Amino acid sequence: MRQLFKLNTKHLPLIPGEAVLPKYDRSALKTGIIHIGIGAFHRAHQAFYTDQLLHNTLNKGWGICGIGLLDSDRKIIDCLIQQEGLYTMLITEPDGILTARIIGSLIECLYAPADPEAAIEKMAGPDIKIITLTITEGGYNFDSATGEFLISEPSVQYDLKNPQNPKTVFGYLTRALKRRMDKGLNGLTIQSCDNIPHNGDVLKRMLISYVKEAEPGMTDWIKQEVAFPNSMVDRITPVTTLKDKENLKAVFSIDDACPVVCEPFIQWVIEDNYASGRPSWETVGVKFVRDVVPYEKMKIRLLNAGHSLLGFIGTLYGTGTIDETVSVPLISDFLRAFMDREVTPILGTVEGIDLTKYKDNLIQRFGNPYIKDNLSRICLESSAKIPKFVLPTIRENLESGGQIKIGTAIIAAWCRYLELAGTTGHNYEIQDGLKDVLQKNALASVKQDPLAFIKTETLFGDLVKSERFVKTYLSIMDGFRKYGAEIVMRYIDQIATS
Ligand code: CS2
Repeated sequence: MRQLFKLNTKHLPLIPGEAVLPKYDRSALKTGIIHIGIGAFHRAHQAFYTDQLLHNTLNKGWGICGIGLLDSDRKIIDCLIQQEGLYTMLITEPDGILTARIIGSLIECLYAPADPEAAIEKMAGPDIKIITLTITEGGYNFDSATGEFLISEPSVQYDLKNPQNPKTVFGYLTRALKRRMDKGLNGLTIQSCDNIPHNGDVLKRMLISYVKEAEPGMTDWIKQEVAFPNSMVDRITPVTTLKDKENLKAVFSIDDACPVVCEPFIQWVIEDNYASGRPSWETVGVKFVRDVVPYEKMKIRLLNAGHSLLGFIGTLYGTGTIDETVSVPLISDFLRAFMDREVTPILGTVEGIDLTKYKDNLIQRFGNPYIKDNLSRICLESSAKIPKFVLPTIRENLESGGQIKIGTAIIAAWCRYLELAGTTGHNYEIQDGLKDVLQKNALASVKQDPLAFIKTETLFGDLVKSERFVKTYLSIMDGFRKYGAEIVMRYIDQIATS
C-alpha cells in the first residue's frame, strides 16, 4: 500500500515525483484576480493557465482569490480552504495516460454569504485588476427571447432593497464598483468566461441594466472605467467522481478531497480589451485577438450544440455518457451531418482554423473513453443553453434557406426527453431552473396543443410563427413519439421533408 499525502502546503514537498507541482513561492504571491464561481471548469482552465504563468516570478501579482456567492458553493470553498487553495488537475489522454498537476494559483477563497462585506471589500481592493466569472449561462439573468435583463427576478429585487447584503453577482459587483469609485480607485476588467455569445457585451449590458436601478449615478463611471472583454473558453470538464479520487490516491499517492478531471485539449481566445493591465497569458498559450466573435460562434454552435444533441438523443437512445453516445455510429453520423449541413454553412471562415479538422477533432474529443462526461451534466439547465447553442443556428438557416432538420430534431428530442422523464424505463430527473414550465408545456404538447412546447415564448420567441420550422418540428416530433430516436436519425430526410 502506497503512503498517501493529504493535500496541503506542508505535504507538497513529500509528494512523489510523478505529479507536477507548483514550483513557485506561493506565500510571495499577491491577489490581482478575483474569480466568482470556482467550480471545476474555472479550476481546470483559467486557474491552470495562471498556474503556468506564476512559474515566472515577474507575474507574482496575479494570484487568484476564488469567491462563491451561492449556498451550493460552500462545500467546495470549505474543501479548498482546508487544502490551502491547492487541488489536483487530473488529465486523461485518449490512450489512458494520466497526468496529475497540482495547481497553486488559487491563493485565497471566500464564501460570500457568510460575510458579504468581506467579499465586497476584497473586490474593491486596490490590487484587484480583474474579476472573472463562471456563473453559468443562466447566471446572466436575461430573457432568452428578448435579451432584456429580468429586473423583476426576486433575487434582483432583494438586492435592490438590500444593497449592503446582496445575493446576486450584480448586487455584489455594483456595491464593489461603487466603493472603488468612491475611493477614487481606477476601474478594472470584469470578464465573463461562460458559453454565451458576446459574453463580455452581455455581461456589460446586464450589469448596466441593474446599476441603472440601483445606483443610477454610476453608469458613466462604469462605461469609462470598466472593460468587459469577450472571450471564448474551451475545455471539457466532467463532474469529478469518487473513482477519480481513488485513482489519484492509487497512482499519485495524493489524497485530495476536491480534484478536477479534464481532457487534454484547452483553448482560451480573448479580445485584448483590459482596463488596468492583464497577465501575459499569451506566454502560456492564450490567444488574444481583436474580434473573438468567429471563434465563439464556431465553438458554441459546434461543440456546445453538439453536446446538447448528444445529451438528448443519447438519453432517448439509452446511453449514459458522451463517449458512449458518440461511439454509436448512427449517432456520430447524425452529429456530423448536423455540423456539416446546418452549422458549417453559417460559420464562414475562422482565421487560423481548418473547420474540417476542428470538427474531426471535436468528435475525437467527445469520444475520449476516459472522460466519463455524463449526459445528465450536459442536459442540466438546458433552458439557459439551447437558446444560445441551437436556436440561433435554426433561425439563421430559416433566413438563408439552409437546412434545419437536425437542429429541429434537437428541439424535438428535448421535448421528448422532458415528456418521458420519470416514466417507466426513463429514470432520470430534470434539473433546470424552468423545470416546471418546461415539463408542463412538453406534456401539454402530447395532450392538448402539439405546439405547446415551442410556444414557450421566453425560450423560442416567435419561432412558432415560422411555417417551415413548425412543419419540420411536428413531423420529427411524431417520429420520436411513434418510432423512437433510432428511426428518426436513420430516416430524418424522409421524415422531415420541408
Ligand atoms: C457543455 C459545456 O455545459 C454544457 O452543455 O457543452 O460545459 C462544455 O463541456 C464546455 O463548454 C467545453 O468547453
